[in-house]
Amino acid sequence: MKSLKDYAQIVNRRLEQIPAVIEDGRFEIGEMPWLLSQSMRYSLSAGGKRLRPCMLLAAVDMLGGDGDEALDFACAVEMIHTYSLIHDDLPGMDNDTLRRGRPTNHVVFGEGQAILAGDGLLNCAFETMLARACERPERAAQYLLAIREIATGAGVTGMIAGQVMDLHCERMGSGDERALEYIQHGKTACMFIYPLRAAARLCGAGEDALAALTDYGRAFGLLFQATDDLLDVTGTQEDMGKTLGKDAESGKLTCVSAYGVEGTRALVERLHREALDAIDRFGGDGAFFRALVDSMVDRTK
Ligand code: GRG
Repeated sequence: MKSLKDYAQIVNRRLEQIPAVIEDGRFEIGEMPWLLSQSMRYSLSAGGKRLRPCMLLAAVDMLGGDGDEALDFACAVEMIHTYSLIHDDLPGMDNDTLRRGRPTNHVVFGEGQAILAGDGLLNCAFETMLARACERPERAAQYLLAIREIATGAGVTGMIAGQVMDLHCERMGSGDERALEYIQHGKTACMFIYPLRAAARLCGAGEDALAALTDYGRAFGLLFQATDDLLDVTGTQEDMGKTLGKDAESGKLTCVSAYGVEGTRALVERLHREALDAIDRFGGDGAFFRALVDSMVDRTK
């Protein structure tokens, strides 16, 4: 069984070969401006746990699919995630100056260029996946279903929806437990659920597998966000690579503001059991996912 580290190495190696990230055009017509590839690469290569692409690859392995074929889909998920972090850090959103242990993209390249780096990564993710679909027309049906899952997760009922509600509640100083679940399901869990569903689509998996991965992704994603909320209070800036303590300062609606530290720990326990129940449906093949969610309960980074 491959570890998270093994999968992350595979993802990192491939990310370094993605044309848009290595191209260094000099404002020649039809080429990518060097400033754009620099700023996209700056955030993409700043580290990061690569959880989402690794989980996509591990799901493909678990379902007996082709990991090489799935690799560009995994990289696309990481590009979308990185775009969301760049935009999340902008002054108009969370206004953060530290991410992945480095000054945020807009601090280095300026606000306008950071918006474009995020846009570039989002577009590049879809260019990368569509290029694979065009190369293998005989697999186009499975690829299109996978692309659709990823677009849905990142989209207007998924990640963007969660972020919209998050900003709205923060600006209004309002929000109840239902709003909190809407936010965290959208902005965080969808970027776990839908890459896992994309893996199932690439493998032509049936409805049972799709449902189990959806349930696991939801519980995992909500657990991950709950631990993120805890770490904003109890973690260290060095481990997390971002500014901490901002949630309370900005009056943000989080698990800790809604349930307190102990209540959040109880929620984490419940979601941990839900994730394990969902993955048990795969029997022994689910070992990677069981170990992964176990490791998240007490994470420090
Ligand atoms: C939609 C315009 C627009 C912008 C995107 C959706 C969004 C803004 C931001 C959400 C990003 C965010 C901070 C989500 C919370 C999920 C979370 C805890 C992300 C951090 O993920 P990690 O810890 O990060 O996996 P690394 O750096 O390890 O990849």
